[in-house]
Amino acid sequence: MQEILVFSLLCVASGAVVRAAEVLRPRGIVLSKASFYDPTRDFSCLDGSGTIPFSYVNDEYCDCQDGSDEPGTAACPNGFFYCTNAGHTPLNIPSSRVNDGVCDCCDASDEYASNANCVDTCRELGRAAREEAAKQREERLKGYQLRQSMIEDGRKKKKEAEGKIEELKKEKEEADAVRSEKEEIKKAAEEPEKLALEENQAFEAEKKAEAEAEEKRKDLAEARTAFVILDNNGDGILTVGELQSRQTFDTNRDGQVSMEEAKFYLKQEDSMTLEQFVTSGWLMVRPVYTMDKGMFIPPSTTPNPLDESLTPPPMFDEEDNYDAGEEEEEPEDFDSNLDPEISRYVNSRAHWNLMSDDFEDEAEDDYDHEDNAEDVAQENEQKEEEEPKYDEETQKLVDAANAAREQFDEADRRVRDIARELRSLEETQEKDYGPDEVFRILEGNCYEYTDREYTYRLCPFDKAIQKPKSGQGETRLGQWGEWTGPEENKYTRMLYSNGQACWNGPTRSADVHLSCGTDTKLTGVTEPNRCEYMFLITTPAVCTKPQDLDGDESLDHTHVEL
Ligand code: MAN
Repeated sequence: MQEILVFSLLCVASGAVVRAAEVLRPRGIVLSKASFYDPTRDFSCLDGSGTIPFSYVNDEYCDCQDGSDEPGTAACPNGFFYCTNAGHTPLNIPSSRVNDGVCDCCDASDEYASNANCVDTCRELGRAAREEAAKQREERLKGYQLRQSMIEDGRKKKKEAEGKIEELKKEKEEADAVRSEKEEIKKAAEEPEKLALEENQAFEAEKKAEAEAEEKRKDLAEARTAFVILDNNGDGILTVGELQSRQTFDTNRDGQVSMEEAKFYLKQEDSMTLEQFVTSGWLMVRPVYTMDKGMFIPPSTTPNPLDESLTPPPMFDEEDNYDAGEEEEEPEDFDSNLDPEISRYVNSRAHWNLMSDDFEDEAEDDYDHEDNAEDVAQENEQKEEEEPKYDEETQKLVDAANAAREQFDEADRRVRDIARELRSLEETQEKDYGPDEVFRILEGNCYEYTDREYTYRLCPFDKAIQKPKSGQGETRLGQWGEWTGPEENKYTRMLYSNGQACWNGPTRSADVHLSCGTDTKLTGVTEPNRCEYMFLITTPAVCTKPQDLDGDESLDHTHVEL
């Protein structure tokens, strides 16, 4: 059944409700479309799909494809019902909700023929909504005013940075000049130093070569002495038998020098001449000789070890083998006509067994040696500290060059420090701080938000961080990247990318959504996809001018102290 209702258009001004006009139209129709529904004519479906007698409008039967013939019933599946909601906000609801027993419209108009008992709550709801809107408008206005001061501060900061850059450029020029000057001075000091050091090095090398030659000579002399001592019969040939007569070659300490033990020292030969001994056998015998000189019985007269032509005099007959056992039992002093050094070796050898049996004594001996070694090392260190490394003249040149180097290094450090500061300031000048530099003053601050597991930190234009509440360490979620808001609202989203790699996944990143608020605050962080984080931040920097104040220029240029 068709029903024409009288709708009242209510205007709301300053909280007063005024009846402005009364218009006739079918139920569920917005005022602006009322003219299409003329009860004196046939009705043309709004999509042009057909024309029907007006009596078919709202007759609970769907005639038009777009459902426009049934705005006030649930007959058409795709129709819409318009609630005027006088005192609050009008609403279009799907017509299927008409008379479905649920109150959808605050003016109860959608449930006109049901038992839902809906009451008109539009005025109260409208009032609350208007109060909330007014509050939001206030906030937005306050934010917008704060935004103006952010702009001022941002511009000031930019100017300061420009000034500082100029200052640093000048400072750098001066520092460069000082550096060049110090570099020249350093070069001038290093030239004579280099020559003196080369001379010194050559001198040291010569000294070292001499010392090595002397060492070699001594070693050779020692080799010959050892040969003379070991060649019992003095025939110039050192035999396995002669070595076997020396207890010192009893490597396995079984009381006898076996053939193998003796041959080991002759490099598996049966005998060696002095020359062979000097070039190869001595290498084997030297360690034993050095450690245990006392075990070698000297010849009766001391040969000149440097005399290569020397054939040592016989000391023992071949068969008159040296009996170590006897000697151990009855140590005796050797003739006083022996070379005193060799005599000392022999006497100490004579007491060898007694000493070697006494482990503790030996251990003590070792200990003393270690102590002694430490003392010697310390003494040497002290000597090195005390003794100048170079001659006085060279040392003077080295000191002068060191001083020049230090001064150059200091000048160089200063240049690099200034360059670093300059670079970082120039980098900030290249960043996009939004319209009128409004976001610039956010740089250098960090904002935190803590949820159940993590504390998140956002340092605008720098980085985004995640830190577990329990435990150590930070996870880098991203570095400042770019503005990513939609074209018309570019400065409402920021991307921080290239954070720490996600296990088996991409590098972390943070998508920061900015919305208007009177404080710059991080209000929430979520992780909608693994290792992709969404930060919500409020800031006055994105507060736009409330629409009713559009065109009020004073708000844009006044510096507001809040
Ligand atoms: C850490 C945190 C989480 C992240 C996982 C991925 O636990 O960074 O936010 O989802 O790593 O493995």
